[in-house]
Amino acid sequence: MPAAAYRFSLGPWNIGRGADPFGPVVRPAVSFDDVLKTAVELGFEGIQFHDDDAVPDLENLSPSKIVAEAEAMKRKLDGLGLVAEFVAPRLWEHPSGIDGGYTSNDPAARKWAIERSKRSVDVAMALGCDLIVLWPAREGTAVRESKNPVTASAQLIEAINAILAANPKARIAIEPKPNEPVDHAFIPTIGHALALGSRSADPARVGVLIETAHAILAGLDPSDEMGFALAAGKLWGVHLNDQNGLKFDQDKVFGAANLRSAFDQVRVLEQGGYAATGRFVGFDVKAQRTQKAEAATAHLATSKAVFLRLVEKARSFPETTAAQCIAARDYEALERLVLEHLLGG
Ligand code: XUL
Ligand code: MN
Repeated sequence: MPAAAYRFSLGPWNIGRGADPFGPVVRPAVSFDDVLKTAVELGFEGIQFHDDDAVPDLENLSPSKIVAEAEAMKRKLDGLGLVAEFVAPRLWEHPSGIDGGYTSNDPAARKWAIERSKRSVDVAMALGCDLIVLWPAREGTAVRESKNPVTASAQLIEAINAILAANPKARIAIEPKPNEPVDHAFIPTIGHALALGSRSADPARVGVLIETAHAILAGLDPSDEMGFALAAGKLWGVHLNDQNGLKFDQDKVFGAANLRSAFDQVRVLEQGGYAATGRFVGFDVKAQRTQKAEAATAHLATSKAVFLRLVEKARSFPETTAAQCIAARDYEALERLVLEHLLGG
């Protein structure tokens, strides 16, 4: 039987303009149509959306207008042979989300966050996808005593339940990240995300999306995080990228900082039969600020090319020899085998 093929996705924010906290944009804006054109050219089939990527200015539109605009976006995707992978409510940029959404200390802000999330469900359904990604960006604290973590847990479950209740088809993938923009996030790891989902009204509809950089920032091995979620049948998306140690979320090209870790991530996706699930391999990668506009999509092309090379490496890994090393408890030999394999020997 031929090996299952992977499907790739990208988000419009991956074609950024080079702004960082210390300097403004350095490249002209790329229109949404050009993002879609790039996706087609680079062989990406899925588009990841924030709610306002799909429907700009949705805060000022009626629910029916939001749906109409999302339907128009769906027609545009259909025309290009593209599909929407997920919709993520962008709660962290709006003034009402200043102190977090679901766990804000302001009850009006919590209500706003849930309402906006329900609109995201409407957008997702109109785009023909059922997956809502929740990155709990500001659901945490900078001043630890400013929120009660017991209350926050209950508020997060209440929000998840409200999203699940909004549409019986909606599924949620929680994308945990331990810090940035907050100092300490309430849902820092996949274990936390799965535990939260298991306490929801419908655990079968709550899974996870794992981002490489987020796992590294939590001091964890991304492939182990993926393996844990795969074992539970809960790996509903990945954001592959890379991260050079414990600093800001770098969103580097997949494999750029640690090729061996990238290999391990691809290998665990292979071992867990991820391709056969039909779920997307998403990249959450950022163009370097120094990159000139005409080459500001190269990071996406490189990430995909590295992924595919590593699929070959995973499929050609000398498993029998590896099993012999393991049986002999000769882990030095296994180490050598892996390194030689990656070096192309
Ligand atoms: C933030 C991050 C987000 C999510 C989608 O670090 O990864 O872009 O992937 O909201
Ligand atoms: Mn991400």
